[in-house]
Amino acid sequence: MKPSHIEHIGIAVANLDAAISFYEKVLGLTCYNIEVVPEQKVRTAFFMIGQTKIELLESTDPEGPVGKFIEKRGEGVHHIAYAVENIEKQLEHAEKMGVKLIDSVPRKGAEGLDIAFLHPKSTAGVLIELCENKKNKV
Ligand code: CMX
Repeated sequence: MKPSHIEHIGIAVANLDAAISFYEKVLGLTCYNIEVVPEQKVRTAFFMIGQTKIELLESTDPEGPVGKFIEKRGEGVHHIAYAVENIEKQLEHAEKMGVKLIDSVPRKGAEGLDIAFLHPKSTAGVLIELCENKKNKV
């Protein structure tokens, strides 16, 4: 797949405002965007570090993926997102390699990116998100 960089690291938090305060006051980062993603049942906050983002995820529904994650495992690193070119082709490639896909077709994620998840049972226990920014492409 040869991802170009880590697009973001997703961190599940119980209280978004408290977590934002930690990242701003202790780490000295600036939250540049807060967004609700209804399809994923999360409210997200973004910080930029180099070309990588930190995405804080607060669940808006206990039955959503982040709500269930926190219930089972508590707060913590939830997923790693890799920036790829031609996400559809990469999903095809992963499936051919025997990887279990959560999304066989990309969907829209936060910040308008095309995203798709690989199942953590196929990826050594870490939920992997592939993402592609098609907005700035001609
Ligand atoms: N990382 C690693 N393992 C995870 C996980 C995660 N983030 N989330 C769940 N799991 C594990 C569970 O611990 C569980 O393991 P065991 O069977 O060993 O107990 C197993 O996966 C199944 O978990 P579950 O709680 O029964 O949940 P589901 O099977 O219903 O769903 C998953 C798991 C990963 C398929 C689902 O959370 C999903 O589809 N995730 C992708 C979407 C998502 O996470 N969206 C939020 C972020 C959105 C954004 O970035 O904008």
